[in-house]
Amino acid sequence: MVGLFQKLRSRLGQGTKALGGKIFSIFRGAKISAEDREQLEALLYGADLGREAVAAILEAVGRERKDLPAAARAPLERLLAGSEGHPSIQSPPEVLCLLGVNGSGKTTVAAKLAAHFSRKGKKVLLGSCDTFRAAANEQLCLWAERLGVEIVRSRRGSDAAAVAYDALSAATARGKDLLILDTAGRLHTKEHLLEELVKLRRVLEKKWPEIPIHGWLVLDGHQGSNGLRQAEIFHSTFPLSGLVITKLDGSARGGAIVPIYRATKLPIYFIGLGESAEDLRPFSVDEYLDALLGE
Ligand SMILES: Nc1nc2c(ncn2[C@@H]2O[C@H](COP(=O)(O)OP(=O)(O)OP(=O)(O)O)[C@@H](O)[C@H]2O)c(=O)[nH]1
Ligand SMILES: [Mg+2]
Repeated sequence: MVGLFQKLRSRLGQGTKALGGKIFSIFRGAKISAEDREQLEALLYGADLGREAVAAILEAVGRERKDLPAAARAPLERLLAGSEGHPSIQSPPEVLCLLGVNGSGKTTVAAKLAAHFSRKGKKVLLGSCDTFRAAANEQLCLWAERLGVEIVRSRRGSDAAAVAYDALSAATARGKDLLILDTAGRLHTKEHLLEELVKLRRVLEKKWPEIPIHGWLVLDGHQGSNGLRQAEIFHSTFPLSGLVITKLDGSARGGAIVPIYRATKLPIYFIGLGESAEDLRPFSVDEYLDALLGE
């Protein structure tokens, strides 16, 4: 665990990583002055922790100097209760559909998840449902080859629902445990593109009503709390059951996990910490808060 924590910690962006250290350095006297509190408040907002968490931390910290990161930790633990997603495949095959805006990290997460579940001994199939860009198909095929995971690629002229249908047919025929569908990036404001997702789900549910379909939203950690609006709209289109937050390496807005969870109450299954297949971590509140509040 120490290794994982160190990796998370060393990879979190300076702005976020330094939060704990900065909190320590603000307070020098025995009492916390109004100015100290203002400085702390600015720091917490700067990390994108959001209003609810900032208020809760300020309240917990109070006016006496004490072990500040510990005082800040308790309210964050409370706000993040229930946020750890623990993926399990209950009735194989199951479908995991990755959704999100352009460039949020869906294709990379699809590959990383394929690697993760394969390592766990699951039989994984990838489905390339990004039919907008030929390059997207190539990108996922390359990953599949590198990881030794089977893939159903998109064909010219086919739509996302057709690829998903072919992929799930293949998953059932080949006795797979998990089908991971990569989808095209789409702005949550483009209704006709969102419709494509509704169709994809409808087509699968119609043919395989008993097969569970999970929708995970892939959010770019750099975007901070902008992810909130995306989550809301995607959720109303394609019911979501979880989140993956990517690019937390180098993000100065790593605190955004807190308001995103509070607003969506969707479990966070994994966080992305880099571009390689191993740079995906199951989300752990403890590990996250250690990294966030460590000195
Ligand atoms: N640093 C870092 N880069 C990442 C991470 N996840 C993805 N990326 C990079 O972000 C870029 C976009 O990733 P993709 O996986 O192609 O994103 P996408 O959501 O599939 O993009 P579209 O299909 O175009 O919507 C790529 O250069 C990835 O290598 C991460 O956790 N950390
Ligand atoms: Mg993609």
